Amino acid sequence: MEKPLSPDDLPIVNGRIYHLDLAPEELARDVILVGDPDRVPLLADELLAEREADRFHRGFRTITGVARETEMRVSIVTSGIGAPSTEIVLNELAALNEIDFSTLTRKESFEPLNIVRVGTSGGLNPATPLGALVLTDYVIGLDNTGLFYDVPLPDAACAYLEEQARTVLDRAAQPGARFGGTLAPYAARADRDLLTALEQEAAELGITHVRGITISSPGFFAEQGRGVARIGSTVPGLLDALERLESGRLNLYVENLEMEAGVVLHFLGGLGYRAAAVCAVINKRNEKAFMADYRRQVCAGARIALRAFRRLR
Ligand code: R1P
Repeated sequence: MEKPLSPDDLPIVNGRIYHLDLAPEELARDVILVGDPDRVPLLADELLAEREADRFHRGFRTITGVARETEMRVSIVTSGIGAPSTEIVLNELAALNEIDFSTLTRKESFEPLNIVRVGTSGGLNPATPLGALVLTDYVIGLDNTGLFYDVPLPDAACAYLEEQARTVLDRAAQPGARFGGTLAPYAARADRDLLTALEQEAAELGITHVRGITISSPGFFAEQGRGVARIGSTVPGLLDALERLESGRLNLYVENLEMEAGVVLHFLGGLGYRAAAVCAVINKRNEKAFMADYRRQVCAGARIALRAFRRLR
């Protein structure tokens, strides 16, 4: 029997978990995770027939309700930007699902959650068009948030990608850079059944999509090749180097770059939950193109997620 948690381990205020401000019964088993809190009401207006909870605290908006198309309960939750914010949300979602708030002990039994990150990203594969949805098959996390969770390697492909990414980062580091050679990428993968279901739904709805490798970066500027600050970069050609990552053995391309899929798939995979990521390509480095209005793509991503949840039942 696990020791009960202390109120310091798991802050709860008036029966609701601190950051998300949610009570356990307000969380659905199927969750769509979006970066931007404003996308929560956008998706709720588009996809839900009825709402039962609507909370907003510390920048995290959550709406739980019943989806019009599938008639299934779903929670649309904000992750915020980047791995540290996402780590808070993932832990709180798992706690809402697994912990009895009256005793602060883990429930004897609980169903795993199904979670799809629906987001936006930069496209790295010239062949994938602006607006396409990337279904993450494997992800390489460059943040160190994931490194604090000791999740076993999911498969040989993850081991291979981790090794490849480490070599690429070491070779591309600026000679003499203080942190050159110290970066430790980690690989994770999407849940196989959820990924297949997403792919089937995207194909059925005729949505342009591709399955591939995602890079999750901890920052938006230096790591993503945006040299705006007057400070040198540890790995100046990071994206060029990662785009050349030897992925042919997996028959997958390095498709996109964003900031959360790494920690989402690594953490939730470690819990044995089903997790996946679907991100629209909204800018392309090779075309110097940016899509300012991507609402339709984000709604399409959320729609295939809802339908994929139904397929898993
Ligand atoms: C950066 O502007 C944000 O956009 C991308 C990145 O991952 C980061 O969160 O995703 P979202 O649109 O899902 O937030």
